[in-house]
Amino acid sequence: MAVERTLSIVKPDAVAGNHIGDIYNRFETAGLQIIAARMLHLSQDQAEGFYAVHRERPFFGDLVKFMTSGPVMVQVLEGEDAIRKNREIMGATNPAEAAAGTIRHDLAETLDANAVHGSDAPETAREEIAFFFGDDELHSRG
Ligand code: RTP
Ligand code: MG
Repeated sequence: MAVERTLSIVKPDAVAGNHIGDIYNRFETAGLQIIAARMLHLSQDQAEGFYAVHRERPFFGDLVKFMTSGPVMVQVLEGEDAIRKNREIMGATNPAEAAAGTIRHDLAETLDANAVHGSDAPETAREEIAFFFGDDELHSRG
């Protein structure tokens, strides 16, 4: 299995709920190393740009409003099969449908406030990592 990188965001609900450490522990326990991280409060422009793929969707306005409602933690995870593994740890998009033991089942309440984001494919992972981090900010430890 190939070593991959993926972009993860701890969303405003999970930062407000003091779940950063819990979520980081799940990543590291699963063999995903945190090779870059930053806390920031997304601007309207940043949130709209990051989620541009969803611009035409009916939930776009609510998504941008929620993602700009408070600080987030943005991180790059590296490890074998990182993109799929991260999404497995996250659980289904809707917390009500997420499997027991996943982040969204354990720590999230609603479809909007669903605790985490994770890239969904290699190309989107590359784009999303470059959206937040330069190559010199990725501290891969091999
Ligand atoms: P994410 O991008 O945040 O990792 O989540 P995802 O791939 O599981 O879900 P995606 O389809 O990419 O949707 C992005 C975020 O938009 C919100 N959403 N709301 N009201 C709705 O029907 C709806 N569908 C999606 C969720 O917060 C989702 O995480
Ligand atoms: Mg998505």
